[in-house]
Amino acid sequence: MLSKKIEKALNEQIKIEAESSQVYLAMASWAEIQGFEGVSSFMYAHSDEERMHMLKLVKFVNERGGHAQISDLTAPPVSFGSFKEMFKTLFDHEVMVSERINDLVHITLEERDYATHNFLQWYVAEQIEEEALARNILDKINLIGDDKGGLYLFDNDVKMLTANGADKLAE
Ligand code: OFO
Repeated sequence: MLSKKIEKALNEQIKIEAESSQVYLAMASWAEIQGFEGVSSFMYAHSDEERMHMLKLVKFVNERGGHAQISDLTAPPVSFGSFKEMFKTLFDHEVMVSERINDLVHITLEERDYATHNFLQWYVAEQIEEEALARNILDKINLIGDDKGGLYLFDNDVKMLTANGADKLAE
């Protein structure tokens, strides 16, 4: 059984994961209207992943006798000055998510809830990958700058990598 404190903290994380899905969906849409098919597909796929992160939490809360809350979401940014700006926003977002996961893990130890602590290890590992992926993309885009030809090739790279599974981008 979840304590009220843990239930509340997990519900806050459900909201964050739902908002992450919206953040990437907005990025997918923006990239799509710029004609960047690779980046857009990557963002659509990532948005689906975040929804999966959210659903995993919903199921866990309900299975442990809590009530997963589906709440209002904060609207994400919908347009960006550049791809560099967009990927910087993505990186900062993932760093924020990692901090929130760390806070959650900390609460489970305070509450001596080892089952939730164990469950959250999946998110801890996932955040290491997601931050590495975001940092890797940001490094690439920083090298390219605003060069149109470079951005075109970058988009193709992302398209190939998305087709092979986004994890490959982190390598
Ligand atoms: Fe992008 O992260 Fe969810 O957890």
